[in-house]
Amino acid sequence: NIPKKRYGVTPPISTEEPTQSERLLTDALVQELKKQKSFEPEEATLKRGAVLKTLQTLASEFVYRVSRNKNMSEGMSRDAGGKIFTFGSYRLGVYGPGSDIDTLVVVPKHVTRDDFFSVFQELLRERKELDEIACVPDAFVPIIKIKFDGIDIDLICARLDIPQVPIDLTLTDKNLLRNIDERDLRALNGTRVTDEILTLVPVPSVFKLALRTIKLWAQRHAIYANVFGFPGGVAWAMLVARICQLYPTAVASTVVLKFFQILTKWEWPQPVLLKPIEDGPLQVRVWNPKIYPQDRGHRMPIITPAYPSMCATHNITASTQKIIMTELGKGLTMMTDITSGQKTWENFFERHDFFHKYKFYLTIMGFTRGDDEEHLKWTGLIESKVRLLVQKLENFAGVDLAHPYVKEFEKTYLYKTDEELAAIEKNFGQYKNEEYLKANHIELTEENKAEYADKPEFKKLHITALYIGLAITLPTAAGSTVQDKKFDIHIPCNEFFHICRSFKEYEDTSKYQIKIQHVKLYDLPSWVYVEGEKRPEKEKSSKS
Ligand code: 3AT
Ligand code: MN
Ligand code: MN
Repeated sequence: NIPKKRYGVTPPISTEEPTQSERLLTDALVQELKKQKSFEPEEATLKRGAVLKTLQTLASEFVYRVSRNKNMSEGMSRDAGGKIFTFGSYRLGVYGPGSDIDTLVVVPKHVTRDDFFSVFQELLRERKELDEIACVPDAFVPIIKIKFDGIDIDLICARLDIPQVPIDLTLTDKNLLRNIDERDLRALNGTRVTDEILTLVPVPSVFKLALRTIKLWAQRHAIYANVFGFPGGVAWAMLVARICQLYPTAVASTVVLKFFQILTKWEWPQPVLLKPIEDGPLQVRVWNPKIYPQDRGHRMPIITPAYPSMCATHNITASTQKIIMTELGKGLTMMTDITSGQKTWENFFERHDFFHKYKFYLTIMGFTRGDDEEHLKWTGLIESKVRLLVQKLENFAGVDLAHPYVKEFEKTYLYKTDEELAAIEKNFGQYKNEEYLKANHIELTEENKAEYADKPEFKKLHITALYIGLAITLPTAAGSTVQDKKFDIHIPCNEFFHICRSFKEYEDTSKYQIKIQHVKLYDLPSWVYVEGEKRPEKEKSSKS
C-alpha cells in the first residue's frame, strides 16, 4: 500500500516497506507513550467529541439568533449556517489528558465579532456545562476561553465575506480570505495550516504518532516554546510532516530516527517546506527571503503551507539554534542506541538537566503588587521580551551561550509593611535564603489559601521567575578564576528593562517591578527542581 501521490517539494528518499524490527520498535514506542500518560482514556476522547457537537449546535444557534435580530426571515436565518473547526493539538491528533480544544467559529458576513462576544457569550452562559469563562476581545487574536463540561476550550471567531456558511464548507479556498479583516485572517490561519499539513502527509496515523513522540521529546528537553525562541507546536508538526513526506512508507519509529538523521544534517537557513510557496489574492506578505531582509534573518525557517505562507520559527536566535542543534545531535545518538538495542524509549524521554549544567544563571523576576490578572499581563509581557535579552546577551563578549528556560515559576507572598516587602524581594530566588524566607514571611500556597482568604490586612506580592543559563568564557587573569571575576552585563539588562518599561500600562513602579539577579548553580532555589530530582551538590575538592 505505497501511497501513489507524491508529497512535498522533492521525491521521497525511500519507499521501502518497514522491517519487522521497525514494527516492533514502533509497538514499543506506543507502549512507552502509554506509560508516560501521553494518551487520554477513550471515554475522555468520546466526551471531547460530544462537547464539540454541542458547540456546533451553539454556533448554529448563534448565527440563527443574530440573523433573526437583523430581521432576516426564519428560512434565511436557518440557512445562514455557521460552522466550527478545530486546530491545535486536538486537530493534529496529538492531544493528551490536559490538552484544550482549540476551536474556530466561522460565521457569515452579517454576523460580527461584537455579536460573538455578546450573543455567543450569552448562549454559552445559558449552558449548565459551563464551568468558567474569560473573554479577551482586545487580544491579537480575540478569544473566549471557557471550561466546558470539564474541558478547556479556546474559542475564536472568523467572519467571512459570504452570506452563508454551510456545514460542508472547507477553508481550503484562498478566495475565502478576500475582503476580511486582519483579525479574521489570523483566526482562520490556525485551521487552514493544520488542515493543510494533514493533507500533505502520506499516512496521517504515522504522522500523528511520530509527532506525539517528537512533541513529548521536545518538551522533556525544554526546547518546545515559541515565545522563548524554540519551535512551537506548529513548527514541530511541520518538521515531522516533512520527514513523513521523505519516507512515505515508514512506520513511526523510523520516522523518528530519520527525523534526527535528516535534521542534524539540514543546511540551515535552507527552509523546510511542505509544498511550493503559493501566491494569492491578497495584499499580504508571503515569506520570501529574496524580497524581505527580515526573512533572510530567519536562522531555521520552517514555512507554513497555507497561503499566506509565514515562517513559524522567526523567534529562533543564535543561542536557541545552537541549543536545538545540540539536542538534535543527542537525539540522533540516542536513536542510534535505541535502534541497536542499547537504549530504550524510556531513555529517549528522560528529562533535561537545565538546572544542573550551567555555572551561572540569570533570574529574571517580575513582581506585581496587585491582583493575579495584572500580574499575568505584566509577566506575559516580560516573557515575550526574554528572547530579545537572549539576543543581546549572545552578542556580548564572553558569552558563549544564553540559554532561556521554557517555563516560568510563580510564587505569591503576603506582607503588611514595606519593610517586609523589601525583604521578600531581596531574599527571593536564592537557596541560601530559603530558611530565612520560610521562617519570617508567608508564602501563599494551596494549603494555606483558605486560611488567608479573608484577611485584608495582608497585601499580595506576586513573583514570577524566569531563567537564562549562561555559558561564559572570560580571559582568566593570573591568580583568579572565572568564578570570582565580576561579569558585568548591566548594559544588556538595562536595555531589556527599558523595553519592558516602555509600555504605558506598566509605568507604575510602585506596582510593577522587574529585576535580574545572577545566581550560581549551587544557589538555585529548590523549587526549580522537580520531585525526585536531586539538587546539584558541590563536589568535595579533590585537590590536595
Ligand atoms: P496543547 O495540547 O493544547 O497543549 P497545542 O499545540 O494545541 O497544545 P495551544 O492550544 O497553546 O497548543 O495552541 C494551539 C494553537 O493556537 C497554536 C497557535 O497556532 C495558536 N496560538 C496559541 N497561542 C497563541 C498566541 N499567544 N498567539 C497566537 N496564536 C497562538
Ligand atoms: Mn491546544
Ligand atoms: Mn489553546
